[in-house]
Amino acid sequence: MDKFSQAEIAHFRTEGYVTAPRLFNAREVQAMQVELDYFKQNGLGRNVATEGDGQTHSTTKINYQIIPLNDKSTLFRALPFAPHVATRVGQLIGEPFARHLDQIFLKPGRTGAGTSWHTDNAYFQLSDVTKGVGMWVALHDATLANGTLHVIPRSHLETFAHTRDLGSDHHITFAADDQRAVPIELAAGGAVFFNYGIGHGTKANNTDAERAGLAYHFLHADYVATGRLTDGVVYITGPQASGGLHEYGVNVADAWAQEVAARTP
Ligand SMILES: O=C(O)CCC(=O)C(=O)O
Repeated sequence: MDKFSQAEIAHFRTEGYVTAPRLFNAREVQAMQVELDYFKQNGLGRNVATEGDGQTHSTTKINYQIIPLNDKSTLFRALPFAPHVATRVGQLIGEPFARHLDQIFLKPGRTGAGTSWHTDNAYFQLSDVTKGVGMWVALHDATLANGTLHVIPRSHLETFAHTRDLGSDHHITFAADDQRAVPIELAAGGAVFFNYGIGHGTKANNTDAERAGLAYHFLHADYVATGRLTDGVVYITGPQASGGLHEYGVNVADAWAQEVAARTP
């Protein structure tokens, strides 16, 4: 299925999140992993984990963040325009919509650190949390043991006071009741979508193998002006959308399949 069912959309509306377990196929996953290897080999990310003071970078805990992606990778630049992604985002937050962030969090085996509880709207400050959606894609199988993303269902109906996360050099966090959290276990290529008000976070990677999560943030075009956004906004659908031509100088609207093919045998 290239889109969400009515039941899945209803789940997103009431619970604040919904999963798409096989959003990307094996070939697409392989292409994204090839790109991740390129980022790693070229040192395009950095460890944001700190020693409990919010400043001193840790040598024993690693939360390797690569942000943004669209200036480093034509594959990830094309991804939000892929029909199986864009259709779903439109179903959840309505059209037209824009993308405003893309990033990867890589957690090496054993040393990989989680990203503490937060809501995305604590950063972005949209006037309506349901008009923004995060899409988190498992680039490797994401399990309880390797610290997959956890969400707090219906937490978008509450607000949480955030403070600086002292385990990171720039993140913010709030104290959550872990009992309310639901772990989202996904095979590589699966995704979870959650609205900007949903409390979420990842845990330490207690396995030997690395695990990475790919995160995109989308918002309804009518709400762009209400937010405090930290990256260039790229319109994906609607009258302001140019397939990326206005923002990147090149139209990448139909480039996804070609970008995948270029990285896979
Ligand atoms: O993958 C992670 O560690 C954090 C991801 C996240 O917080 C997000 O996508 O908003």
